[in-house]
This record gives sequence, structure tokens and C-alpha cells, in this order.
Amino acid sequence: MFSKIVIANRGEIALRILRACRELGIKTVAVHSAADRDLKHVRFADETVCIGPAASTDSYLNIPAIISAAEVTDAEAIHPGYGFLSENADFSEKVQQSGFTFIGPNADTIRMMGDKIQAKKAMHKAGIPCVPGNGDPLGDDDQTNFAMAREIGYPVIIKAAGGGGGRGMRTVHTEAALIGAIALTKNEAGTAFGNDTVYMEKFLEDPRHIEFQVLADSYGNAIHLGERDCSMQRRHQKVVEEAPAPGITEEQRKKMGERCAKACQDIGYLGAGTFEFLYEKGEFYFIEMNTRVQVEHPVTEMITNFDIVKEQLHIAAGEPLSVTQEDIKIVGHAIECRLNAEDPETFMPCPGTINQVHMPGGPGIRCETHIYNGYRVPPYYDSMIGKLIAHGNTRESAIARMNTALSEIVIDGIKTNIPLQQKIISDNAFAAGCQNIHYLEKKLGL
Ligand code: MV4
Repeated sequence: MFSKIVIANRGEIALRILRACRELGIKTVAVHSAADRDLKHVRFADETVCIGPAASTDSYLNIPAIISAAEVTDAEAIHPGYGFLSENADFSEKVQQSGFTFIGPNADTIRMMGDKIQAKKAMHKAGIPCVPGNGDPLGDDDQTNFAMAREIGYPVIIKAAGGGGGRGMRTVHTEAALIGAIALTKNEAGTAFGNDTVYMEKFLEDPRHIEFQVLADSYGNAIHLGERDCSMQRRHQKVVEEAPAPGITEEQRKKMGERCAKACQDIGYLGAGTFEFLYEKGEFYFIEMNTRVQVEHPVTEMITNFDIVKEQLHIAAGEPLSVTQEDIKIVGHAIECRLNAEDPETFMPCPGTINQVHMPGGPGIRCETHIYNGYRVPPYYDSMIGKLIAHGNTRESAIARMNTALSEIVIDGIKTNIPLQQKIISDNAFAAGCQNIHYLEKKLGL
């Protein structure tokens, strides 16, 4: 195992990684911006290095500064967390070239998954069901494009190979709109991603977003930890996540989970990963693979009683997976509410000083947050200030526990989305389960 690693992130995930390191006896280096000297994990870390000014581009995205911090502290590895440089293939490559271990897949894998065309091709080849549409780059022959759309059937969606997470896509409902939509998406993609390659898929109108968690080691072993339902979202920002996904049978879970694990073996995947699917009318369709630990990993940890972050460290250190597929048992149901420093009506970020914090407790409640009394939420970064996770034997029990927990929380001094979360968790349609990706925006009247 490593003796010292750099945590190249901030906020709740940096604290989560620090806790895993402490449990494993790994010393920690917290690299932070000038605005983040008072972060909780910075106070707990064995060593700290200020890597630049507040702006992320100068600090948490500053590759040379982070690698220098690893050099001066004599660390062995770098954990990127989520966001920032976590899915940056060049970062992974430079970390490795500088003699450190990147805690995540190798640069080639990250690069492949970053290109949505390559990712789809690789997954199709590995036996993962994909959205109809061959995934080839679109050329500029109108008749060929018309023919492809007619074969797929309208509506279709034009997606940028360099996009993902909801960026660089456009739906097309009629033949009259096709050529213009391709041109516009190409144009925007070229500007936004420096890559104007686009492809065409069937547009699924009312899918759910269901994703499978996988872990793969450097000995060719791969397992899955079941799935999460992340359909409760607004503008591609997840708001509530849960595991297992309501209505998914043990048989479906086993079949899709095993396919995902097998695909990891086929492509030589390393570390934790997530297969994102759209789920409609009983069928799964692959859309993207995430090569990082995800914000919502705790719901999977709660139902499997398995520590994903600790396992990332074991795998990166060259150890084999600590469990086999047979050891993974799903118990009960878990729900996560993201807590954001934002106006619950307008969704505008609301940074500021938190006077008083009281976090809830009781059976099955887990709080992942870095906030404390007197903490000042800086305006420079994402507005998420923590996550509340409720686990119960049944989905009903998890919802009841989440409702109680939300009513107990006090975060005084700033606006938060807790009122919105209370609305969702006490909503009748949410209680019924199985809502699609458009439900929340419709409920909010958007
Ligand atoms: C789609 C789709 C419908 N059909 N692809 C949005 C984010 C990116 N990961 C892919 N996205 C979508 N791709 C086809 N063929 C609908 C979405 C989509 C979506 C997907 C997951 C979660 C929320 C979403 C919200 C709007 C659109």
C-alpha cells in the first residue's frame, strides 16, 4: 500500500478520500487553493500545499502545480476525486510520466471514454447494448444522413463525440430540421470541444437514467456493485440518487452487471467506473462511461456495505480486488440528497458564511459534508456543500428516514436546497418510484 498520497480535490470528496487514507494508514497531502485554507480536510491532512489562487484554472486544474506538490512532499500517488482533473487523460499521463500513480484508469482508457464515439464502439464490441444508431461520425453528404435518420426513425439526436454530460447535443424531430441541426451541432462542438465530430442516435423520449458501478483490478478481475437510479435531475445536475433502481429485477441486475464487468475485462479497465444507461420500456441502452469515483457512490456503498474509495486505493497500489462477485450482497435501499448552497426557488448559487450547522443522525443516516460552524462557502466552485444519505431495509423506510433527517438539518446563514429536497422526498410520484429523467423539471414547472 502507498505510504503517502496527494488529494487533488476539495470539499466533501477530499474529506471522504482523507478518511479512507486514514483507515488504511496512508499519509495525506491536501493541495488547496488560496481560498480553501480553512477546508476541513486541509486541517486534518498530514501536509498541505497551496497550489494557487482561488480560480480553479490556477489551482485545482493546474497540472504542474499539483505534480510539483507531489514531488516536494515525496508522495507516491494522486487521487483526483470527481470533477476537476479526474477525467483528464493528459493529467493521468503526466502524473504517470512524473513517476507517480494516478488513482484511476490509464490515460488511454480515459481518452477513449472521453470520445463518445470511441466509447460506444468499444462497448458495442464488448457486448453492451447501445442506443440504435451505428455511432459512425457523420459526413457532409445530406442524402447519406437522411437515409441514416430514416433507418433509425425520428426523432433522432445529434451528439458531439467530444461532448457528454448533456453538452453538445440536439434533438431532431423531422427530416426538414436534420441538415441544419447537424451543421449547428458540428459548429458548436468545434468551438466548445475543439472537435467537430458528431454522430446520430435514436432519441429516447422518456428514459430513466440508470448506471452500474464497476471495479476492476490489474489482474483481470472485475466485479459490479449493482446499479443506481439517477433520474431525479435538473439541467443535467443530479439532485437525488438511489440504489437499487426501483423496478429492476435481480435477474436484470445480474445480467447487465455481469455484462459491464465482462466489458471491463475486455478493455483492460482499471479501478472504479460507471456505465451510464438510458432505460426505457424494459431495455438498457449504453450512453457513456465515467472513469472516476462519482458523487453518488455512497448509495452503492450503503446497500453493499463496501468501501469504494478504499478499494480504489487497493487497486491503484497493485493489489487484487478484496472481494469476488459472490461476496457482494445487496441489502435494503439507499437514497442520497445532494445539499447545495443555492436558492431553492431560483437555483442561483448562494455562497456565504454558515453560522450554525446541525447534522441529523439516527439509524441508517450518513452525512458526507465538509461544512462546520463558521465555515465560509466560497463563490468560486460548485455549490454542492454535502450529501445526506439514508439507508433502510426497504425503499419506504429509506424515504421515511430521509424525511426525518431533512427535517432535523440546520444550516444557518446561507440559503440551501433543503426545502426543494423535502418537496421531492415527500412527493407522491417519487414515493411510487420509476420516474423518468424529465419528471423533476416538469414537477418544478420548467
Ligand atoms: C440521450 C437522451 C435521449 N436519447 N440520448 C444527456 C446527458 C448525456 N449523458 C446524454 N444525455 C441524453 N442522451 C438519446 N439517444 C437523453 C439524454 C438526456 C439525459 C440523460 C441522462 C440524464 C438526464 C438527461 C436529461 C436530458 C437528456
